[in-house]
Amino acid sequence: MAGADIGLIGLAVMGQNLVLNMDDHGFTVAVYNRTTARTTEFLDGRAKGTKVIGTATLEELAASLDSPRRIMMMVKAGRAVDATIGQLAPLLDEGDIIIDGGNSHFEDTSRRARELRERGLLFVGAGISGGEEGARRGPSIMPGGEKAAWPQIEGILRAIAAKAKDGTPCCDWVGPDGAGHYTKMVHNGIEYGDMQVIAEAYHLMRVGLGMTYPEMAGVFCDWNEGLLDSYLIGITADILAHADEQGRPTLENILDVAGQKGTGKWAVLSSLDLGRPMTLVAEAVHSRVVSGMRRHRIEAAEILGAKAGRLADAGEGFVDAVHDALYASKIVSYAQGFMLLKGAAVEYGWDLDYGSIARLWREGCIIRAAFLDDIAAAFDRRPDLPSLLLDKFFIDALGRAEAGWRRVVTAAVGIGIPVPAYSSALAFYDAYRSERLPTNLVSAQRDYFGAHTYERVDHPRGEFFHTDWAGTGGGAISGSYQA
Ligand code: NBP
Repeated sequence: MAGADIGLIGLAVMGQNLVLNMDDHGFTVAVYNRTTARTTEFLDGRAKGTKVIGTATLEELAASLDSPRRIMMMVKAGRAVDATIGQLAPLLDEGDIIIDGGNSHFEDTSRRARELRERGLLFVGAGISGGEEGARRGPSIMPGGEKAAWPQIEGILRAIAAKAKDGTPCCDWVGPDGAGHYTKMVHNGIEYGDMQVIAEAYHLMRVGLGMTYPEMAGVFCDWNEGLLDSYLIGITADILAHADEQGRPTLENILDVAGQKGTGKWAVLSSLDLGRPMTLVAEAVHSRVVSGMRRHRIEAAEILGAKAGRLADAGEGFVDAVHDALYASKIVSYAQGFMLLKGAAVEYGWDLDYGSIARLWREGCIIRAAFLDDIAAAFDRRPDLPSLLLDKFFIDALGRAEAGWRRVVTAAVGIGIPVPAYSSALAFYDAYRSERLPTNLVSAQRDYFGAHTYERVDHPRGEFFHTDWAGTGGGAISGSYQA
């Protein structure tokens, strides 16, 4: 009897939906879950009438698969992945493939690929985005790791992935080691940023302009027809339009404390490690942290006095200006995200195709947006583009949005509405295009108190100078110069 096409371990929400998606596409899937009751429940429930094969042990799972075995894990990221690999690997043969489809940290993925390579097994870390619905109907899939596995798994992964409007599957090989999970991490960072820029628009409209929920929902619906056309703008329109049984906006009843699972933080930590700015996403992560300080905020509002006021003279076209602030900030955020990917490519020796990565995000994932086509086109025009901000399309787009963006940031600061994403993106945009920044003073200060040395504008880079600023130091310099 022919064996199953693929095995899947982990029947929580993502695993179950991926299995049903694979079954829809004609693949026979053997499944295993640590708690057997969950497998039974799945087979008797959602998987009833499908070709899905249940197994009660990992031995049974391994025995049910065609060679080379292809096994996808959808278990909780972290220790559960290592525990599962530890039990599974001894049951496999050389050339068999393990795919980790969870949100693993890319460094763990690189380590696992290395360890399993030594045992003759091919390990793939595949970032999967799109949540429950994406997993069921077609997610965006970002596989990386052992490339020899790709021809064996390409057919299944591309079949179950979302399809872009031109029919291309949103799944392609990203690169070696943890490159797939790294790309997913950057995706998630960008997702944090996109959610924050939308939240700031909502704050300005609700508090600054005093707009009603139906009015705000209407604005987001309109925006979803234009440059901002995206999944997150669309669901925001739905959320703003949603009312409870009494007809009150559902959103008004939701506590203003946003949780996080850590992938946004990972992206920011990596950006700091690699020395690449990811300022907007950092603000988005910090905004969730500040949201969590609810008790402090309530006390501070009482003691310090809540400041946020109404925009008395918002004037004509303020909502359009908010649109422009959101769009421009989003461009900066994606520019920073791709700069980070470039930094990772250099650091880890990955040959990444940035246009292809933008295309993977066009459908299926949470940041899916019409705008990703513009990004892919920019990298098609110039594959070594140092920054999206230097591409003609985005130069023009930012030029058109700039006046509204500045107007919104200025107005928000004036009435005390925090817009950390819009303002940090604007600060980055202004700094990025400054030929001369005030950091000559920072270098001088470092040299003053720590003899860290500095470079001079009138000498080639790499020549270091020290000044005895107070006339009290010796000639010794610090060895820790770093630029
Ligand atoms: P969870 O992240 O909640 O993980 C639950 C699964 O892990 C169950 O099957 C559980 O088995 C299994 N598991 C655990 Br917990 N510890 C285990 C261990 N030591 N050995 C073997 N199995 C273990 O499931 P999920 O929300 O479906 O997510 C799966 C992965 O996909 C995660 O990495 C997640 O971050 C990622 N992801 C989730 C989403 C989403 O929208 N939820 C989106 C994209 C990616 P049990 O039944 O025996 O407890």
